[in-house]
Amino acid sequence: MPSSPHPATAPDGLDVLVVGAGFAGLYLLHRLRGLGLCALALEAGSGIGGTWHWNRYPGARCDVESMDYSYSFDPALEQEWSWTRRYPGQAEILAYIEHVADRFDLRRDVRTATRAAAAAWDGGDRVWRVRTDGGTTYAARYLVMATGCLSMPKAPGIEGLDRFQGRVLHTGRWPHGEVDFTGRRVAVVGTGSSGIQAVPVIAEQAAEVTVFQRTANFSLPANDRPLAPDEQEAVKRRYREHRAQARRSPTGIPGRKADRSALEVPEAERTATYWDAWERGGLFGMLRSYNDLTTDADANATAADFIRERIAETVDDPATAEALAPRSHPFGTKRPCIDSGYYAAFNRDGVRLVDLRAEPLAGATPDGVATARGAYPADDLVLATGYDAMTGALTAVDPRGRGGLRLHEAWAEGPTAHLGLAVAGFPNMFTVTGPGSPSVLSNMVVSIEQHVEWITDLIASARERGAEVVEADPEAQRRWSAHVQEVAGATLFPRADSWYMGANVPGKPRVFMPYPGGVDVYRDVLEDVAASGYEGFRLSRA
Ligand code: N01
Repeated sequence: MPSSPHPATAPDGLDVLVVGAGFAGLYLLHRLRGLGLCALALEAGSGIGGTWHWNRYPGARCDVESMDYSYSFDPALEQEWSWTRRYPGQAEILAYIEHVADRFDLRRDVRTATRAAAAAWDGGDRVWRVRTDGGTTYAARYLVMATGCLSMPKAPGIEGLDRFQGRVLHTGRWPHGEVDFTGRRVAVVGTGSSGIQAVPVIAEQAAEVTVFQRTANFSLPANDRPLAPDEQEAVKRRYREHRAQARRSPTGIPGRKADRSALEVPEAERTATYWDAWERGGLFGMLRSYNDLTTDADANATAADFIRERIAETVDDPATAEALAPRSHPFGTKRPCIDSGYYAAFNRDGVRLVDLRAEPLAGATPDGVATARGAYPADDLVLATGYDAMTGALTAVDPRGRGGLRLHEAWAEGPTAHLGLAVAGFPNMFTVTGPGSPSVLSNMVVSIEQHVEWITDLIASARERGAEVVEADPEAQRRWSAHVQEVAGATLFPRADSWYMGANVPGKPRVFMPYPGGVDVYRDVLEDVAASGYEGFRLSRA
C-alpha cells in the first residue's frame, strides 16, 4: 500500500489513484503530494517513463526540441539539467525522467510492472475501485488516467504473423538491451514516425532492409545536431519567458505566428521560405510557414509539392522516389515525420521499398513477408504499425462509471469528453491530454503540465468546498465536443485516413479526436472555466 505519509479521505487509503508513470503520472504524484494528498501510480511497464520506457527502437527521438520537451514546473530543475542534442533521443529522455523521479523522490509512490486491469465507480462509498493484473484492488476517491495517447499498440493486422519463425519486434514494445541486426535481412512494416526513424539506423547494420509501405508519408529533415552549450545557456537565461511563450503559443512551442496565406506571396518568396524551414529542420517550421497550410487545400499543395520535389531530388531510383512521394492526403493531416536520412537510405545497397498499394500485403510466412506479387525473405520483422491512439489505453482499463456504464460503450460513436478532461457518467475520473484537448497536436509536455495543474487545482477546490464528487455536465460536454468537431471541420484534417481520425483501427468510429483550436486558445478556455468556479462540472457531496 502507499508509503506516502499524508492522511487519506477514501475508505481504504488513497485520495488519488494515477494510472501511468510517464511525464504525466510523475508530475501528478508531485503535485498531489504538494497538496497533502495520498496518491499512488500504477505503471504497467517494468520501469517509469511511459512512451520513453517502451519505445527503445533504433533512432527513437522526439520531434520536439530538447529545450521545449521538458518540465517547466521547477525553475531549478530546468537550470540544472543539460541536453546534449537539439532533439532528444529516447535514452536521454528516459534518463531525464529518471532524474526527475529521483530528485522529487517520486518512485516510492509508483508500483511498476502493475497494470490497471479494471476500474469501477462505487457510488455508495464514492470511490473508484481499481483492480490490477496481479489481483490487488485499490480504492481511491479520484482516478486520473495518465495512460498516454500513443501507448496501446493496435493489432498489426498482418495475416500469419504467428507463423513467422524469426524475431518479431514492435517499435513500441522494443526489447531492453541491444538488438543486433548485423548480417540480417530485416522487413519493416509501416512508414509512420517510428518506421521512418528506425529504417536509416537499421540500414546501417543490416544486410538487407525491405520497407513495406502502405501510405507514403511526408517527412522533413530533423537536422538534429549537438546542442552547443552557449545556445543552451541563452535559452536558460530567459527560460521563464520562453516557457510563458510556449504556453501562449498554438502548439506549445514558442515561435512566430504566421500572418500570411501561402497564396498571397510570390512563388519565389514562398519557395525561399520553404527552403529556409527545410534547412533549419524540424516539423513546426514548415507547418508554421503560412497561416493556411492546414485549412486551404491550394495553400497546402504548395508545401506538399515542395516536399515531393525534395524526395525526387534525394532518391536515386525514380520509381522508388515516385512511390515515396505522398499523394493520398494533404501535408500535415497525418502527423508528419521528421527524419535523419530516411529518403537517402533508399540509395544504399540492400535497402528497397515495397509499395503495398501496387502489391498488397498477403501476410507473414514462416520465412518472411508475402505480397500479391511475391515473397520477401526476412530474418526479422519490425512492426512499426502504430497505435490505437488517444482512446485505446483508456478503454483498455475498462472504466465503469455510474450504473456500470463502460467507457467503450459511452464512446461507441467516438470519444466525447468535456474539455478533453472528464467524461459525463464517470465521476471523479480525469484524463490527461484526453480526446477533445490539444494533446497530440501540441508539445505534449506543455499540455500535460497544464492538465495536471488544472486537475489537481480542481481536486483541491472540491475538497475546500467539501465536495466529494466532481462530474462533467453532459450538456457542457455535448457543446464542447460539437465545438471540437466544428473547428476540425474547418481544417483539412478530416481528409486523411489518420490515427487522429481513428481511421487506422478497423471498426473504430471516425471522429477527429484532438482539439485543433490551439494550445493558446484552449488555455484561455480552461482558465475561464476555473475562474467561473468550474462551470460545466458538477461538484457535489454525493
Ligand atoms: O505509427 P503510425 P507510428 N499493413 O500510425 C502502417 C508519435 N511518434 O508508431 O498509413 C501495412 O503513424 C501504416 O499505414 P497506413 C507520432 O505522433 C512520434 O509510426 O495506415 N501497413 C503506417 O504507415 C506518430 O504519428 C515520434 O496506410 C500497416 C504505419 O504502419 C505516432 O507516434 C516517433 C499496417 C503506422 O504509422 C505514431 O507513429 C514515433 C498493415 N497491416 C512516434 N498496419 C517522434 O517524436 C499499419 N500499417 C518523432
